[in-house]
Amino acid sequence: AWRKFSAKEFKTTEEFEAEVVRHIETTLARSLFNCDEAAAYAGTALALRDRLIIEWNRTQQQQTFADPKRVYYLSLEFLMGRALDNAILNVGMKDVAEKGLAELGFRMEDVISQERDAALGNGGLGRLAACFLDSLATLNYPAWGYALRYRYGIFRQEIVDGYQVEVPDYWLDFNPWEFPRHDVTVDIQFYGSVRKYRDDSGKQISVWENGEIVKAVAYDAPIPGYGTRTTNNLRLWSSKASHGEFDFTKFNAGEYEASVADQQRAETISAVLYPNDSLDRGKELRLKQQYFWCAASLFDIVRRFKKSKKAWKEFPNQVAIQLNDTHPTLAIPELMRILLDLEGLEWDEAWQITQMTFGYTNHTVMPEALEKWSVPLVQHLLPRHLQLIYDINFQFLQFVERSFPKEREMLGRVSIIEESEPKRVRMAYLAVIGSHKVNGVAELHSDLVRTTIFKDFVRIYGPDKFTNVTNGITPRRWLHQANPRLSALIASKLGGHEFLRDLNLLHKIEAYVDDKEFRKEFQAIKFANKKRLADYTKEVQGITVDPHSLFDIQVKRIHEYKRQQLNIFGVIHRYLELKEMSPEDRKKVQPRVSFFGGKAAPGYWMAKMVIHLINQVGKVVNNDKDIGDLLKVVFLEDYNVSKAEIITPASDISEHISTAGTEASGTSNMKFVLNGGLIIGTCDGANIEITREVGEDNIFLFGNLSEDVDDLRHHHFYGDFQLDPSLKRVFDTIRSGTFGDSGPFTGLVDSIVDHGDYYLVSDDFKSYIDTQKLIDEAYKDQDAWLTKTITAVSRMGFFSSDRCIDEYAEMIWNVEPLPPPKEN
Ligand code: DL6
Repeated sequence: AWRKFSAKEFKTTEEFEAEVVRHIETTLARSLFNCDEAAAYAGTALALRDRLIIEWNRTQQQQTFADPKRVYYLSLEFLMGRALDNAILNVGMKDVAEKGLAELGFRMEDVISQERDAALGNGGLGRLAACFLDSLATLNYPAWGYALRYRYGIFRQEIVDGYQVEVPDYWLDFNPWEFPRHDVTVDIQFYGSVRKYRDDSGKQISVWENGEIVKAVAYDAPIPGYGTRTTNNLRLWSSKASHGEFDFTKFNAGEYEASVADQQRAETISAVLYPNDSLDRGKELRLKQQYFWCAASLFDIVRRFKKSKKAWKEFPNQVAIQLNDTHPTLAIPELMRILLDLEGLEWDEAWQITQMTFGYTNHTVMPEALEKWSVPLVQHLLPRHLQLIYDINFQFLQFVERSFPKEREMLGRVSIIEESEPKRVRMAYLAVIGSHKVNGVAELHSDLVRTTIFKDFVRIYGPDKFTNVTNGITPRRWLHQANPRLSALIASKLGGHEFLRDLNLLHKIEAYVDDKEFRKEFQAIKFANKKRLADYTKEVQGITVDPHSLFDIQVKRIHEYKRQQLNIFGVIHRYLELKEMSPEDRKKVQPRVSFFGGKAAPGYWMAKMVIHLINQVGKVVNNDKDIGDLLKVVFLEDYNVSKAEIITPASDISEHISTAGTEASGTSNMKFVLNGGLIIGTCDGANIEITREVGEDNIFLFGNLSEDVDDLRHHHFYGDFQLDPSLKRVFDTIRSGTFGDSGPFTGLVDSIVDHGDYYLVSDDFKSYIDTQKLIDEAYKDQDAWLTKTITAVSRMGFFSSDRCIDEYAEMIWNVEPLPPPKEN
């Protein structure tokens, strides 16, 4: 119904088909007789895109005309996945496209799967940003995303001999969703020096001069909202040499390599996404990326603001900039530079504008992930910004000194500059100081933010500056797209798909928990989704799994804190128990498939060895005739967003088992429950709020609590720690060579036995395997299990990213939606 007022959709299937064919024949110059799925994808995408562009232009015009306060979401990562399916859904043409493609001889699923994922992110942080864009557009907020146009997104993962091998992901071969804006460019400066002088009035002037200029070129991608014509913009910056393709002077002098060297050097800036998740490596190129993107985005934002000819004090009333983690923190000194050096404002006014403009979202309290840039590096690359950071710090420390005169030791603790060798800029502190609001991403995490890493800042600024916005996911992609049949079942009971715009409506599904027909269809959907994953596993991994088994899934980045090692040790324990059992006893066992998936940062040895161990265990277990279908272990290669859409709806149980206090929120936990799977989890991140919503009976919690973590760690070093006998047996088995050469696994085992077990695997092991036993038992009662899953789905309304965006808009950005005008 919502599309009725739009004149822009295809009125008939024939109209759609004609456009697809026109694009295949003209834009692609392909004959219809030679039209494969790739060409069908291109034709469909281009036909759809034409419709989207009309809405996109209209939205941009409306926003220019109304000039409302806009949100700018600065995120170095947007893990978008595929766009076509989403575009078809959001412009409301799913039926037309499906029928039209069928008439042209194609299955929509096959056409959609031709698209490469836009994988411009590492994991949760980037996927959250993508969900937020979807919600911002759906809720009609005037919003822009800003990021880099990486030529290579996150690497493709291959598994060779059980080891991860990284392969470059060149995703731009054919990308119909981006529009180069060669007229929207910004010159970005690096290096050079700062000249200071006093003007006639005695005012000190700073001029950043010399150095090197790189050009930022804008590439735009439309972000269509669901159930609305609002289509926002994601602007990605690409780096180019400032003087064009190559240097003619050098070329004419016969220096052919040198003539293109500048271009290559400039293009390196936006060439590749750093594949480190939760780890800061302090590389110059990464800092260059950050500044390049922040400076280009701020220039663009300021240019747009200046068009309205409003006074500078209006800036925070027109502009809300959200810093997604500390990666865009350089935007703070950059805005100060613009206001002071280019626009001539006084310090106090510039600082007030800056603080009112920025909000900062923290996504981790883990020390190794908190960015700190070496002062000499910043000095070299961004000399003016370093001065500004020192000035900001000076003013801030004076304020702290005045407020806490008796606590001089606090100054060193809260200073933006860490007195290390070399000195380092603490980006998180700069982000806190330069923003008016700081938020964590789940309640426990926000509490930890307040009580650990930013404890002093809560005293300095008061508690109101620190808040919580629990993460969410877009139900469009993570329910309707990933699980169309479940979406249809829900829609059949709720009288339509309105729940995709108001996920709280799901609660009405609880009324059907005892409805026979509903239960039957719900269960059939789960089975069909498991069957789909089983088929995929057979086709891609060559492993046969029985969809009647309990599907246990852990897919996410591989990291010690996420504890895939705990999971695989649990699998080994299960294997050893099965081996000991009599054939009679084995008949009583609940068969299970343990699926794993995820990438390890290329330089993260331990994580890579976890992947290797999983694959080695799989090799042994999957070929053990005693075991058969009772246990299978599958490592799903190259986990990404589009694979998640197949994997997520297929779980019976998914694992979210981080050491308490380490996982800020997690978002896949929400996706799995929304798709009718239960979870086993620690009291960490959003698991806690999921428990609150779905009820303790509908989740399997285990393990130590975050408040006990410090004591437990201490105990490992100073107490007489006894290893759980079952875990010891697992380690003995690994060492014995049962899973091949044990050499690669020494570090994994030693980190627990000899090096303090920082992630407390041994402390939680018993509770973990006991809880897995409970799950086996609970699963045997399929009726009760079904009741739990239906109940849990019906209570997941809170976790929509629409709810998050409304919270950000109200508590942090102070922006209002700008709904599109109705069309006749
Ligand atoms: O907030 C999105 C996402 C959370 O769900 C994860 O729990 C958290 O680990 C992740 N954080 C990062 C931080 N990395 N850095 N820097 O990716 O954010």
